[in-house]
Amino acid sequence: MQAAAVAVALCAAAALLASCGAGASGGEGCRKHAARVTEYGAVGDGKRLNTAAFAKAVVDLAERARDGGGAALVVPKGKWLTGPFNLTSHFTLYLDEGAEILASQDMKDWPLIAPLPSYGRGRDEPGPRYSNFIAGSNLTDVIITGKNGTINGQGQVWWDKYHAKELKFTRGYLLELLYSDGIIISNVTFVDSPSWNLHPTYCTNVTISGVTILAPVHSPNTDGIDPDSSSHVRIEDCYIVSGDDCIAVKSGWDEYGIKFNMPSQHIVIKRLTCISPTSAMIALGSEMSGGIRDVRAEDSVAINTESAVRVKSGVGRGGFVKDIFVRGLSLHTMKWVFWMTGNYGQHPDNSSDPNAMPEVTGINYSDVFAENVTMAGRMEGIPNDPYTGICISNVTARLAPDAKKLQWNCTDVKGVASDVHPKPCPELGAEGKPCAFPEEELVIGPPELPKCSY
Ligand SMILES: *[C@@H]1O[C@H](CO)[C@@H](O)[C@H](O)[C@H]1NC(C)=O
Ligand SMILES: *[C@@H]1O[C@H](CO)[C@@H](O)[C@H](O)[C@H]1NC(C)=O
Ligand SMILES: *[C@@H]1O[C@H](CO)[C@@H](O)[C@H](O)[C@H]1NC(C)=O
Ligand SMILES: *[C@@H]1O[C@H](CO)[C@@H](O)[C@H](O)[C@H]1NC(C)=O
Ligand SMILES: *[C@@H]1O[C@H](CO)[C@@H](O)[C@H](O)[C@H]1NC(C)=O
Ligand SMILES: *[C@@H]1O[C@H](CO)[C@@H](O)[C@H](O)[C@H]1NC(C)=O
Ligand SMILES: *[C@@H]1O[C@H](CO)[C@@H](O)[C@H](O)[C@H]1NC(C)=O
Ligand SMILES: *[C@@H]1O[C@H](CO)[C@@H](O)[C@H](O)[C@H]1NC(C)=O
Ligand SMILES: *[C@@H]1O[C@H](CO)[C@@H](O)[C@H](O)[C@H]1NC(C)=O
Ligand SMILES: CC(=O)N[C@H]1CO[C@H](CO)[C@@H](O)[C@@H]1O
Repeated sequence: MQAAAVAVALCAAAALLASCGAGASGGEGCRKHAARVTEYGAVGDGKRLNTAAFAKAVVDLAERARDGGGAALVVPKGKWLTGPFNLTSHFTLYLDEGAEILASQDMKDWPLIAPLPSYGRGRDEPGPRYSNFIAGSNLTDVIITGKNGTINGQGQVWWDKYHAKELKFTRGYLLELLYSDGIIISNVTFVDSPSWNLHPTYCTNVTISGVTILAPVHSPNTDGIDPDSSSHVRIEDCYIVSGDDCIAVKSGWDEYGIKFNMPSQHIVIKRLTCISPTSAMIALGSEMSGGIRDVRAEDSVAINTESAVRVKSGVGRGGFVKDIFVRGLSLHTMKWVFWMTGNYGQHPDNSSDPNAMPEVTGINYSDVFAENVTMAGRMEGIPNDPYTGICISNVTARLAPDAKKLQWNCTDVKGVASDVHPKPCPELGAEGKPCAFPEEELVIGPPELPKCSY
């Protein structure tokens, strides 16, 4: 009794100094206003549904942020079950140590929303799609961070229904931000998304760092990070285990992506660690109809992953993939170190244009070490529309005991290679120099994550 009374008294005294309960402390850039989700009636027992509390919190904090000071919603230690909710601008979602936001597994809590204009329909099924778990549109200055709390999509029910073909609509993504600028996602863990994990779409200036993403390696379409028609995106120091590509850069699907015409460009990926036995460490596509250019990936590790940096495209996609730079990969157990695909199927409907040919050119890879490799290169461009300007330099692939006899199979590709072992196919046989990598660093705002505690 005494301890509780003392705590209350201390808290009351401290409140006068504005340092009890949620309030910001730290340097420049911290939010002026802060509130805990419990102040809106949330209960962190993992059972009570807190959808209304999250919605109320965001509305209230948006109002309070309006004086220019911004606002933070603090999620304390506990398990906070909720349906989907939206974020707001000049806003921080702060997950304290031991905080876990749990997505409701009741489909009634996931209203339908419009498909993305650059996709024309949901990705799994035609028509609308289920809400994304955490979402936002037309926002600026959003931070999701804290002390490595967890956002848990509890995706098993969705995966089961997907496999049983019981879903009429496309599954939601764990986090989707549309038309937003100035996003930081840092020091937070995402687990068991129903489908893709992080999906910044039509966004600019996105930093994703120190993020852990975990999903069972056989869960369907649980891509880690999918920058989609977005520019100036930086992904650093992330650890991803997933059932699909660890990172997939995209830009819309066939005729819808061609019409929307918004590329993904100026993308930096550094110090990624990826485990994805049935997919790529980094995929470019397959949806690339608005174009993908200037992607720079370096200093990354993949373990037990199907392929490294894979280009996926096909007739009907249109668009382009160009000015791609990869260097410094360390790969352990891999089916195909280099994999390019020119006949990736999957079209939104029957209106894809059979004359919409992708342009794939200027793909540079250097300084790659791989071990326990089944096949060095499976390189398939598009007949009458070859992938060109491929450069591969300073590569060593050590073969697995059961490696293929044929180490490189190249069709409809053209390029150069130097210092590549095992010896590449004649299509890449021309004498090459070390492949290019841009000297200048890209400027991707906002700058550093402000150090704040709430
Ligand atoms: C989130 O915002 C979008 C519009 O941007 C809206 O369609 C959706 O219903 C909102 N979701 C929730 C849970 O409020
Ligand atoms: C968001 O911005 C886009 C592009 O400017 C615009 O088309 C859309 O109507 C805006 N949406 C909302 C909810 O304001
Ligand atoms: C990241 O989370 C850890 C706890 O896991 C914490 O100690 C650290 O201060 C956080 N870093 C930042 C930049 O907030
Ligand atoms: C964050 O939490 C995840 C999941 O518990 C863990 O795997 C990861 O190592 C943690 N990251 C840091 C920086 O503590
Ligand atoms: C698309 O074409 C296939 C075969 O030509 C046909 O079976 C299917 O019904 C068509 N789908 C639509 C949506 O028109
Ligand atoms: C070749 O790549 C390895 C990494 O696999 C790197 O350590 C080495 O410095 C590179 N050599 C040159 C000449 O750049
Ligand atoms: C090498 O790869 C094979 C699959 O091709 C795998 O079964 C085996 O465990 C790997 N060996 C090592 C030492 O990682
Ligand atoms: C080489 O790749 C082509 C497709 O591009 C395929 O048809 C052929 O079977 C492959 N050859 C071998 C020996 O795997
Ligand atoms: C992205 O950030 C840079 C640097 O902070 C800034 O100059 C630029 O205006 C931002 N881009 C957009 C579209 O706001
Ligand atoms: C050898 C070399 O640098 N190859 C390509 C690297 O990427 C640039 C930019 O796209 C291409 O122009 C080069 O051909």
